[in-house]
This record gives sequence, structure tokens and C-alpha cells, in this order.
Amino acid sequence: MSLQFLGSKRPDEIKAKRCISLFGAPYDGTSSYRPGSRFAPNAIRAASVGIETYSPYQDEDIESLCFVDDGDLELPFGNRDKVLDMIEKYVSSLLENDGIPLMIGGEHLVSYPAIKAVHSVCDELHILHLDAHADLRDEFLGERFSHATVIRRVCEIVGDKNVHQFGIRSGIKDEFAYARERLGDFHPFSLPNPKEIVEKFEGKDVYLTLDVDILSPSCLPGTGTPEPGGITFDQLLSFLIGLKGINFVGIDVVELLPHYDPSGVSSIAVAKIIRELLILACPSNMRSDRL
Ligand SMILES: [Mn+2]
Repeated sequence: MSLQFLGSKRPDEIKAKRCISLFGAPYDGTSSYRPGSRFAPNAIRAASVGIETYSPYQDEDIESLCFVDDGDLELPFGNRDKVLDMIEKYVSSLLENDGIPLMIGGEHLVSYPAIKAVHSVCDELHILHLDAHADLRDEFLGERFSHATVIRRVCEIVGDKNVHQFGIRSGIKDEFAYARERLGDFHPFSLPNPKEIVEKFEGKDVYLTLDVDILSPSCLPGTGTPEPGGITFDQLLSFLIGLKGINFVGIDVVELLPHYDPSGVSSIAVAKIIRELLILACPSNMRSDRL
């Protein structure tokens, strides 16, 4: 039996059509510094058995949620365009069944096709981008599609004003200027009060893209481009839990490199964040009484 995320069901075990689909997009082909995020999805699944299905933070058990672990996409590592196309088509197929995608990267470029697919079924889509890096370069090493340019490409899909960046502490001067002048929100270094975010996005469709390097490397050393400084695990967790009430139409969690943390704590930290995100994103009609 292959690895499965804690408390998840397999697609054939669930009657309801509409559910959260957790799946892995193990691609790290454009990683500019250290590759290895392709190993993240299964490392997170393996680490998830070390935590509980019950969240004392939100007083809810993920076993009561309608969510499936769809496994990993089988991606051709050497063919970036085909990888992006496969992810986009896969996310579109989930959306056709009214599902909510929860994608585990992989590097950050995997967010681009997922957001493209989600945007195509929304009138207006807002992106909450949590990261240490702005990822707003127009190109990197001559490439327009890279994990260092991904949010710039996302801006071209959803519009600059619908992109909202939080926790950013690294980038070139032009990226910071772009973010300050053009994005809907730019809140560098730390996270805002989540109440303000909930008020602002109430009733709107929101996609959350979480690069785990937003955390201080002292909490999460297992990442490709660690950036000293940053927030603590508790700060991230209380911000995310504070977003309760937002309509999440898609989520991704990217850039974990499990092998750079021999203690394994980075993978456990991400598994715990995903448990909380599942509860956060699960609408009331995807709870156990409707399974
Ligand atoms: Mn980053």
C-alpha cells in the first residue's frame, strides 16, 4: 500500500463527488539553488503519521472531513512545458467535479498552472501569497517560467491588484518596487492581522499559495532557498487559522526539501500546516455527515 496522508480517504472510498483533493506535484526542474522538492509530497505523507488527526487549535478532526489523497502526478521531469500542462489539466478535472485542489509541491512554479486552471472557472480570483521571496522577476537566467518568476506570471493571469503578498523579505530592488506600486497588498517581513484579511476578502474567491520558506529557517531548515529571518511556526499557524471564513477555491504548499533537514522536523511542520489548512478550507457541506 502506497503512502497516504493522515486521515485521508482514497478516491474509491468516498461517495460524495465534491471533496478536497490533496495531490502531489513533485517537480523541481527550475529550482535555482538547491533542488529536491520533488521528494516533498511523500515525505509529508510519511511525517503525517507522527501527528494527530485532531486539531486542538480548531477543535476539529480531519477524519470528519471529505478529503481524498489522490497520490502524485507522474510528471516528466525533463519537460517543463508538459509538466505545466499536466498540472493545469489535472486541476481543471478536479474543478469540473466541484473539488477543491490542495496541491503539495514541488517547487513554486507548479502554482502557475494550478492558478491558471482555477482562474478559468472564477469571475475574479484573489491570490494570497505567503513567501520569503517576492518571485516577481520578469525573467530569471533568461527564463520567463521559473520558480523565481512565478508570481509575476500569476499577476499576468489574475491582474496585479488581485495579488496580495505577505512576509516577503528577499528579492531584487525592482521586485520590491513592483510589489509596492502595483500589487493589491504588499506586507513585507511579517503577517498582518488576519481579521483584516477576512473582512477584505469576504465572499470572494481566494487561492492561497504558501511557500514554506516564509518560516524562519530555525523552524524550517528543509527548504531550497532558505532566507534567514522570518516568522515562527506559531505566527504562521495563528495567521492561517485566523483566515476562517474565507472561501478558498485552491491551495498549494510548496518548496519543502525534506532531505536538507535530517531531523525530519521540517516535514512534520508542513504536515501539521496541511492538517490545519484542510480544516480551514473545508466548507460545511464537505463534513462527515454528508460523506
Ligand atoms: Mn520562497
